Amino acid sequence: MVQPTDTQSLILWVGTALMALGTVAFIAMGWGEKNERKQEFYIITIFITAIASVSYFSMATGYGLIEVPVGGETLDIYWARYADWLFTTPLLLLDIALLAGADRNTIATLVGLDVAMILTGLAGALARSSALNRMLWWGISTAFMIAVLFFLVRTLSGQAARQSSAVAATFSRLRTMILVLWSLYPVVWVLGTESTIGALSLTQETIAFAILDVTAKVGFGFVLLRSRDALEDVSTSA
Ligand code: RET
Repeated sequence: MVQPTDTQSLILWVGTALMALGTVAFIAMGWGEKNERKQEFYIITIFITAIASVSYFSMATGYGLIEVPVGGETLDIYWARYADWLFTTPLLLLDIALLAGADRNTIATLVGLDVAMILTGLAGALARSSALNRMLWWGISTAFMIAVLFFLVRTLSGQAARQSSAVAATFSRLRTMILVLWSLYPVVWVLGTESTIGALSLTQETIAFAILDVTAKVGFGFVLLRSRDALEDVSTSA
């Protein structure tokens, strides 16, 4: 059975620790919060880092890693990333959508497109048929991502523009984080070991995803939960 190398395992343990620390910090920040609408943001954000710490733990200990045979080669694939992203990326979108005051249909569309993005990415990561087939799945997944980002910029920004200036400022910061960080995931995937380009080693890819994951979850959570004025405005608006 394939195991992470010592370096990969170390990076993944650091990832586990940072996600767990983020979880504890968010619990502490939300402790004693009485307002139900503000509690929503704490609950969602706490789940995001909690899920990620479990996923990182599974990867650090080797459970989250499998071998996928493709055309005579064997790829080592950390499948647990996709289990993490399947739940955490919709939760991240829910955070920013609730901040923007989005309606149910917008939220449902965003989450649907996002789930499609992760599941087609997973199909690409697990596909055994051929390298080309894996790349086609990557293309489908990337198309879903572009749709998610398009909705974020078009529909959600329009809804956020109707909120207070504190909400609009936090929204715009979080939106920039999503636009920049999320766009890098397909780049790392295609440069890394999931595709046959193989510009990044599995260790380099593990570092890149760890930096992206910690920033997109713990960094994102801090930006959101420290914007007390914005959370205040959301909780008092109708
Ligand atoms: C995959 C597969 C290849 C194509 C695309 C992908 C997009 C992944 C994204 C993941 C975001 C994860 C986050 C995690 C937080 O910790 C699945 C790599 C487009 C956008 C924000």
